[in-house]
Amino acid sequence: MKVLLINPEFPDTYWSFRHALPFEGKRCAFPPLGLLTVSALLPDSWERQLVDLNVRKLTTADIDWADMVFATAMLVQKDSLKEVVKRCKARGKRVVLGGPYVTTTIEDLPDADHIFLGEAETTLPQFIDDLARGEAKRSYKAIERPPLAATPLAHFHLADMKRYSAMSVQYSRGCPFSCEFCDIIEIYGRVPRTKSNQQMLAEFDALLALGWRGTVFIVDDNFIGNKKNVRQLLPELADWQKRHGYPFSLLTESSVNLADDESLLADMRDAGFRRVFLGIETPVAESLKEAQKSQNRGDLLESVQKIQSYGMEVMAGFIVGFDNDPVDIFERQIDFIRKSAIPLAMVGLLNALPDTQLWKRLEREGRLLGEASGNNTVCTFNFKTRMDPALLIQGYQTIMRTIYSPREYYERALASMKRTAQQFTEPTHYNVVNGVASLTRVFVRLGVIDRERKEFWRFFTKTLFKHRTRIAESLRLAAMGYHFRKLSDAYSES
Ligand code: B12
Ligand code: SF4
Repeated sequence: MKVLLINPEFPDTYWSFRHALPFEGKRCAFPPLGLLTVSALLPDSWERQLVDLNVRKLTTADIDWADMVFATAMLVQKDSLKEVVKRCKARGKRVVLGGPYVTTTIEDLPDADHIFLGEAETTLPQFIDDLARGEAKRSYKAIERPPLAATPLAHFHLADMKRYSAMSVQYSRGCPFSCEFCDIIEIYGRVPRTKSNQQMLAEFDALLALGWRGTVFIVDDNFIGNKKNVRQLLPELADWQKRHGYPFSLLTESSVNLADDESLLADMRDAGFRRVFLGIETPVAESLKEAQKSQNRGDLLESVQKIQSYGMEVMAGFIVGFDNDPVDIFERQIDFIRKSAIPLAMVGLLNALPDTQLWKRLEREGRLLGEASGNNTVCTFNFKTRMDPALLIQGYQTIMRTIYSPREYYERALASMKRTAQQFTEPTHYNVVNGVASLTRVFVRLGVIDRERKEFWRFFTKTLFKHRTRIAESLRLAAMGYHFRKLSDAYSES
């Protein structure tokens, strides 16, 4: 059996990092871990190939090679997924689909042969048995969410590593909180399940053996969802990093209450966590209450600063469009982002995702307008907002233009570096040749061609004086700022 694993294309959004990746000579931020895991659940004797459309094109020869096609998708990838299914069906292939889009959509599914709803650790082996008996079903859904002990070591070797700027591993699934807009708790549950320490170390070993150096994204919904287990894992990760000379710079996602736990913060710092993505959402207490985000209590600016003081750059998600948003929400978001020194602030418009508590409430209130695009940075709403939608969109664009104007952005980047004193030099995947190439690309594009070159040189000079050991990090931040500015400009013009 020959299986072609396909990851459809992402649209050009803030999250695609598309304008930042070329500086590093990369095509995509992260490999599709879902498909790499699915591959490891298939029989060893089957042949497999991965085609990530964010890295290269899908050719007819690829499709013709395969007996069966396995594709994944998030909501934002649905147009590309439909195209993939159409092409593969036209060549007479058996098509199998899974992942968050098919699991949560309310629309008609693409015309595939088999659909996997939810996690596949128990259902895929069942499918393989059914297939051998000629009795494979159209749809598979696990009765219970599987323990992560059942998750095999992902087939990292299928990914063309040199095309990605980071590698992904997963420690836990699910989150104990109950934010109204969140679909994580509907898809992956409210009882966080974790892998064992041995499983995690085996994944680190595998990435190291494949030659990976640099950023590793622990893609958990909330890394500290199961604090008891995380506390046991972190010292082992720290020990592993030390034994191997700190080859990985870790990034993860966490709830804001991480700031309340200094021993956990110290353990994360020692294990090599350099960036953490927080769901801050809004500085407005009434909107946080509406979103049932009780864990974001207290002084959020202080919480951010506490985390930064442990050497971790804070990235964060922000949302506008809550019913309780006051008219000055836009200025308040800008002010918060400015004071918090969060360079990469992912601001989005509230979207109601299928099956969430928010979706159900809006349905009851007769305010739903249809399925969301899944991209919360395009200026559309899938529900009737309390504030005039035109005002919301205008205000949203003002936030993006302001926070990603070069002067504002570089100030935050410098303030963030100042607040995140480092114990070790950050590992990167650069060698002398690609390091020099990346540096040249940044200097030419941002320091010569770009109309905002004066701001770049101001930023770079300050970095040279104040953060000389962190040049690579400052160039990464500059490239990311450029990406966000490019997209803000494009969205404002459209
Ligand atoms: C890493 C990640 C990313 C990475 C991308 C990584 C990549 N290349 O795939 C980045 C940061 C780029 C990203 C971006 C976005 N993401 Co994202 N992301 C994640 C995250 C945290 C982990 C994904 C992962 O690797 N999981 C680990 C694997 C093992 O799990 P899995 O993919 O679910 O796979 C399992 C099953 O689903 C199943 N399966 C999956 N595929 C297939 C295929 C077949 C054939 C079969 C049989 C089974 C199967 O088997 C696997 C094993 O059980 C998830 C949350 C999560 N818990 O998964 C969100 C998540 C997938 N992202 C989400 C969203 C909304 C986004 C954004 C739109 C964010 C935004 N608001 O703008 C953007 C879109 C990208 C873009 N460019 O526009 C949503 C998707 C919701 C939906 N219904 O579609 C999720 C669920 C999180 C959330 N609720 O917000 N994301
Ligand atoms: S903390 Fe994050 S993952 Fe957990 S429920 Fe809230 S939004 Fe979802």
